[in-house]
Amino acid sequence: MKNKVAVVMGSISDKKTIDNCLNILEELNIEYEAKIVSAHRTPELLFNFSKNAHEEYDIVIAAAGGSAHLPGMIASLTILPVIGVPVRSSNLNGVDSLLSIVQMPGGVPVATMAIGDSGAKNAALYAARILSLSNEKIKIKLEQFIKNQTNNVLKTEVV
Ligand code: RP5
Repeated sequence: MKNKVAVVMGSISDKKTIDNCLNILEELNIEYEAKIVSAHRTPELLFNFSKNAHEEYDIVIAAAGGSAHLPGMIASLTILPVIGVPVRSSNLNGVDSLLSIVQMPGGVPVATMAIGDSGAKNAALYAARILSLSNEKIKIKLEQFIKNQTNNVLKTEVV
């Protein structure tokens, strides 16, 4: 295991959404590398990144909006688990992103998260769950995260 996650986004305009993912990865002390790879604007980079990803990473988190082909194309070119994050688009509120990412043909899986910030956050937590199968330190951090989350709800008073 490399214990390292690749976080790719289709455009710098996706960064605000994907920051929700990066914050959780940092909180859980999970090593990652973030980069822009566009399925449509940099297809050769997409190919090279995807073909070599297994040499550096265990998991790829891929965020894209609109006609969001990035996660699916990466999944078609690597054996690594790919987690897709549909970015909320300005015209169709991310429903286009969601459907583009989730409706993969049988044989090429992409674990598709919710649209937007929650999806980005859950992508990091899903990656943490995969890594925690073989990494005790990440497992302990993840268990603590879940405990804190529960306690925060329990101690919230309605005034
Ligand atoms: C997708 O197109 C990106 O993932 C982004 O969400 C969307 C719009 O990109 P920009 O036109 O803002 O660069 O490829």
